Amino acid sequence: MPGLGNIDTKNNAYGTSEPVISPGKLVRVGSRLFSVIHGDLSNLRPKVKEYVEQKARLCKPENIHICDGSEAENNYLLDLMKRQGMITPLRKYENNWLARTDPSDVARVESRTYICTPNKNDTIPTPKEGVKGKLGNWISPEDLEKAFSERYPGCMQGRTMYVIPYSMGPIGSPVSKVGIELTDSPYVVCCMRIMTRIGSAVLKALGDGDFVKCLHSVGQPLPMETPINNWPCNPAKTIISHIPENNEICSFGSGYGGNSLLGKKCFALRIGSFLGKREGWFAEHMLIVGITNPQGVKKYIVAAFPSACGKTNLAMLTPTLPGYKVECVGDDIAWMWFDKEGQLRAINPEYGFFGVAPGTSHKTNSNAMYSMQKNTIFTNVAEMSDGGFYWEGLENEVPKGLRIKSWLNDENWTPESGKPAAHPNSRFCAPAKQCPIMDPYWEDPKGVPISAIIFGGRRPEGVPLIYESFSWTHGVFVGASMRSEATAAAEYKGKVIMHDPFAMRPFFGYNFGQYLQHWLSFGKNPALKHPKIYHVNWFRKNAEGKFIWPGFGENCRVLDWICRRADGEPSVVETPIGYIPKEDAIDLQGLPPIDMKELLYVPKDFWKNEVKEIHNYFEEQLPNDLPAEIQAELNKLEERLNLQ
Ligand code: OXD
Ligand code: MN
Repeated sequence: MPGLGNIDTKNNAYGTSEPVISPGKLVRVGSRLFSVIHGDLSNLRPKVKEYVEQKARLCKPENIHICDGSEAENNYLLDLMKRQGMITPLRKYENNWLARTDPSDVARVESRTYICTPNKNDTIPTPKEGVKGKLGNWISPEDLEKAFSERYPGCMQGRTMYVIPYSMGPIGSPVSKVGIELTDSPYVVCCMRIMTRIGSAVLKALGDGDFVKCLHSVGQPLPMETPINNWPCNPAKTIISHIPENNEICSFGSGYGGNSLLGKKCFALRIGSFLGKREGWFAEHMLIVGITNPQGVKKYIVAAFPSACGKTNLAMLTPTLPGYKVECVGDDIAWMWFDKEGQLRAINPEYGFFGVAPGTSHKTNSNAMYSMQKNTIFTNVAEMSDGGFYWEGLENEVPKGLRIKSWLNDENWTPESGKPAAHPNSRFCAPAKQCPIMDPYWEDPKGVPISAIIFGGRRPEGVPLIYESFSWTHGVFVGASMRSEATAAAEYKGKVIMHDPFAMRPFFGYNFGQYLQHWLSFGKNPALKHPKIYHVNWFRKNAEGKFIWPGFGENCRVLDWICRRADGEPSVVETPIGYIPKEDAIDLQGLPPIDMKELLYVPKDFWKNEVKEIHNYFEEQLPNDLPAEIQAELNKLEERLNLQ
């Protein structure tokens, strides 16, 4: 593929049109001429061609580029973005890049994320009169149509529309699903190439099959004033919308992560959960990890935590217990189903990691650090004067005496500035295959067999290190009543404890009440081997405000207990909230003394209050949609606490 030649991108990047690889072939679509600069429209299968042409007529890009997924194409796009000033190389590494965004486009925008159904109740539970629903946002087809008509016509003028065929899951596998993302952002193309399998092979595997239609625009037709940090976006008009009945996603105005890499949260979770309900499987915000004990027995576990609670760290954990091995299948999303033998199985539909950078270090997650030494795109991290990356948490792992340029372009950033060097939601986007501990079966279309399901959150108080639910139905209740301290992954501020059921609150593709029914329905089938369901909390603090549990690699001790429980170890104590390990059941060899009594303690008053909170939440958020079984579980918990 030719490079950009002598095009002076600096002068025309934000003029009337973008620089292009070649003049392309002029193709008429309707009354308009487009220059197809890469690929051939006439080679596309009818359904794909029709979708591309329809959106090209609407968005009016200057050029169309059909992505083949090749390395040459990737290099060309990286070069293009470099010349446009959108990314800069991190010269300490091989093929690592840094993008700094417009500071008003730094996270998922939950308040502007909608599911569109004719019937509001199909999308969100009807809250109590006078209460604002917090379980997703609904938009009517009419309002969405109006919003579209104010945004999409001509939105790609002067730009190139990239056509990205992508597969969630291995290309051609029966459990994989295909999407076609049309975007005017080369950053999105390069990140999608890391996060999903893209290109010609996907089109071939798709044939005449159906795909999820994904339209993305940064919402800044050319010409425009040079955007802040050369990062075009349109925060005032941002809308991320999903139309499940049409298999369609339309995202406007944001170039950032979950808003623009439409395979991830939009497809693999929101549309995925809708399809899962319809087709009898689960799309969940869960990591998948394999643990092998010293006897060589391997088990896989899935775990759901809200964003930025250490999912990536748990998925890539370096075990401190001698003789144990941990392998990673996925760090964010699991697609799961019960197979013919009644065994729960899971695949990771993604192909890369889009992890939170701050807090990641060799101390906390050396496997993530190894994964990002090459071919990685960083967003909103800081840069050191030796061309290395920097963020909070790397203080003791970087050379001393170098200058640090913050994500906000402060060339001489110091900790004394009182501002973080990297944005708290800054990210690394790295290929999964670069992780040294990827599981040998991580791309197996048969998935891996799941022995346990974990829910968890950041709970400084009252919630023990681990407890086990009494049954599948009780476990579904535990997932439904999850709460956690807010993080920077979305637009929330501060350390409030938020309800985040199943860690899916921002990602439900349909009514949460129906989602619970879906989970509960599997409990009614005795032919299924229901894995045990757990709740963990690595973040409990003592009276001095210090974490009681060391966390990180030490979490393998908790996983080890879970694996032993799956094999029938009877070492439990019954409490009102579930089973907890006997005080000496978790292997603590080699650790400094830990107050396990305090760590596993279930304070009655705290839990009575928790019951009240959960009760209020259910009553306010889903007074009509809460399944009776879940209400019954809450009542039973209350009774058990009162009996004590
Ligand atoms: C993520 C998130 O990016 O959950 O994974 O926000
Ligand atoms: Mn996530």
